[in-house]
Amino acid sequence: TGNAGKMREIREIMADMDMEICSMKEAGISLDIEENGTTFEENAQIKAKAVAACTKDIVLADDSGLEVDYLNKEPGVYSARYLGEDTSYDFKNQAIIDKLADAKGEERSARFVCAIAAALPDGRLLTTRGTIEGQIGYEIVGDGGFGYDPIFYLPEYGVTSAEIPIEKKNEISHRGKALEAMRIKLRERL
Ligand code: ITT
Repeated sequence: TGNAGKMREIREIMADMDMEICSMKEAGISLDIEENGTTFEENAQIKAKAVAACTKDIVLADDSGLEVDYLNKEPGVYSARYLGEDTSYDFKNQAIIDKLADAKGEERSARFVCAIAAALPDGRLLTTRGTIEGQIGYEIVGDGGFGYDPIFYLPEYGVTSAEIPIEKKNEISHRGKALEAMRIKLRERL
């Protein structure tokens, strides 16, 4: 990943693996990968395979995004590029809130989805998926997390995912679950 927010979370989650975790940039790899898949899994695999061509180490790639049911699961795989690649998350988040002006309660359901792909040095490709259910809030709240966290309301906690500590987010999040599943798969197969 080239996303600093994701990188912080991945590092935290994988902290007790007996492995050195480094970002693509830290590994000295600079690639502009076209994410032209139609599913999170496909895009994660595209990223993992592209980077695997440059290293003999294990490569983990994440593809994730927000599905808003009222918007037919948009922005989905286009989450990072939604309403333009260079628009701020304040803009994207406010636009989603505005589009849901007429949606009430359950109609505001949404989820974060994360697919993790691991490319192993012997050519094997492993994939896992994790999700977290929530609702689109009525305003932008919180300054933790990144991206769509300030509008992702967690009914059980009464706050957005931008208001909870990183350790808590990693325990319950789509990325936390997909990475935990990957950690188990890697332990079984390495
Ligand atoms: P890489 O491809 O380099 O990993 P990216 O940000 O372009 O970085 P994606 O294509 O997977 O990554 O886009 C995912 C977008 O979905 C991300 O930029 C956020 O806008 C959103 N997203 C994913 N996980 C999120 C989370 O935990 N909290 C908030 N927003 C999230």
